[in-house]
Amino acid sequence: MVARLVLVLGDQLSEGLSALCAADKANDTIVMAEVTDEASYVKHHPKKIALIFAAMRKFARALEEDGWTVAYTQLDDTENAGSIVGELLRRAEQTGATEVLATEPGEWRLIDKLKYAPLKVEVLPDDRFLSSHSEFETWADGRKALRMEYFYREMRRKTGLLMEGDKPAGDKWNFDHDNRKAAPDDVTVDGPLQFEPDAITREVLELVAARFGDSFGDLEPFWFATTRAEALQALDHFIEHALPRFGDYQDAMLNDNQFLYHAVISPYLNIGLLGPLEICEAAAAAYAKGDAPINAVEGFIRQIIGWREYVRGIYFLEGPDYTQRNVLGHTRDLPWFYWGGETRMNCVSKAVAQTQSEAYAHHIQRLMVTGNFALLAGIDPHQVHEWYLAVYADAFEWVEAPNTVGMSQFADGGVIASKPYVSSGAYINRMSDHCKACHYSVSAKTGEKACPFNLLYWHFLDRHRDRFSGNARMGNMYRTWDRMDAEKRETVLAEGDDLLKRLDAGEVI
Ligand code: FAD
Ligand code: DLZ
Ligand code: SF4
Repeated sequence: MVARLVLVLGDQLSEGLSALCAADKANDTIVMAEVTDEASYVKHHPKKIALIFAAMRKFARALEEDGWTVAYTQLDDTENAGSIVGELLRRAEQTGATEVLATEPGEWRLIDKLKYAPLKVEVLPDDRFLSSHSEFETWADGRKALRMEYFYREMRRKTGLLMEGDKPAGDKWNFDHDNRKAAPDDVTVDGPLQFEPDAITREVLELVAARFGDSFGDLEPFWFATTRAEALQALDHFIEHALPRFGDYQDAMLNDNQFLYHAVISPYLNIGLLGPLEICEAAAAAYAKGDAPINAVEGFIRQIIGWREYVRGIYFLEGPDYTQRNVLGHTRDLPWFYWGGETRMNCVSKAVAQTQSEAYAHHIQRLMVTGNFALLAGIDPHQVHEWYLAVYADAFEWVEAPNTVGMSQFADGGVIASKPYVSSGAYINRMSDHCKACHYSVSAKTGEKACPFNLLYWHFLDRHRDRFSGNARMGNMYRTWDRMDAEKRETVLAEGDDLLKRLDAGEVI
């Protein structure tokens, strides 16, 4: 029998991983490695690295307890080759293995590295998703526009989630309309379940502090779940305490509450500690028992079997050049305040501060605050992409890139979004209490106190008129702009220009 290596990456920590299912416990050696290449392709948030390393070490230990032979390399092992392929080559030499079994990585970069490795590597599909590449391709084939909503309905039918026969529960596929309530005065949940670091996690925290302590982001307090058992507890906590109000306040933001009714499970789901179907089944069961309303459960399930599966489909359909796209020709450097520098914009300051402390921000903070500002200000989408990939604990390219390059920055020219997600300060004011505590005035359209989102919103529409004025969903925006008094329009544009100049000069905005 040929001796084989079985590669398990840091975001493949699932018992049912295809490579593990195809492996032979008696003869094969599992290879897991903490390597500099993976820990530094962007400057990851230290909490993200700690989560991955701690979860990898505990997963490796569980595999050993289950009878597998695991060749595990820690980052500071003297023999560490520094890369995944380097580690495979080293282990091949040690064990005499000539073949490698792998599950497809979630990034083109690593897929390519395995493809060109001087080893025989068999790459199996990553079947921890509901939709395979070929299913997504079939769905996409011949469609003019790849809209998530239609894909989502197919996923509902396929899984039977929230289906009553062939009809959607509650007689509607999508309850988004009910899910736009402004921020509540009081939040009835204390946020996600938090875990005390054990000895293994503490050792990892020391390593990460020593090696990555100068990266953007606070390493401690560290409270993420790092095993499947803990991740399941975190899921139960969410279903019981937060899910019932998830829908109502999904888009809300508060100065003093970072998590509201969000699940904060994407880091666990994306590294494989939880599976998408079990999460959705738990939510559907809460609906069936009458513990959570349909708008909450449908909204939540849609994010997972709809958006998450859909963005993955787009990433693999569009190909390796996706992260290089820049149809709007934006070239401005990412402002320093994304890395914790000073800004007077309270909404941005709050979203970045939370990102720095928790390696987490919820969807509307990512899309309508930091993403919206970057798009309005014309920041180079590749720099925006690298920022999102670095700073969030749940960020892996297959999910991060379509959300950033496509949904948030419209750099793919509308593959994902039918119109750019831009808004003035009014949207942020409606959904949050940020504006009340801001240096700027959200109601001021011009002048020293004008909210930068207000100025740049019109500036963006004006400078991209050729591309967007014919978009049926943007007609109202252009009509409002065109109805504005000509002198006022000139003032808005001149003040917008000035703001961008000051941004480029590194002044505090
Ligand atoms: P909840 O709001 O509680 O939602 C439940 C689950 O739905 C999430 O855990 C997640 O798995 C899934 N989900 C929700 N929205 C999306 C979406 N748009 N795409 C994929 N899955 C979704 N999500 C990531 O997992 N990784 C990323 O790197 C990432 N980058 C993003 C970048 C930008 C610019 C934007 C706008 C969104 C990004 N998202 C990303 C999507 C979303 O913001 C996060 O999934 C969500 O904030 C995770 O927090 P949560 O678990 O509390 O989510
Ligand atoms: C993100 C990450 C980090 C920080 N470190 C490692 C590592 O040391 N070893 C490893 O196997 N995986 C790591 N990962 C996850 C990979 O980068 C991830 O598998 C690819 O980006 C594909 O999604
Ligand atoms: Fe953000 Fe403008 Fe509101 Fe300030 S006034 S918090 S910059 S939207």
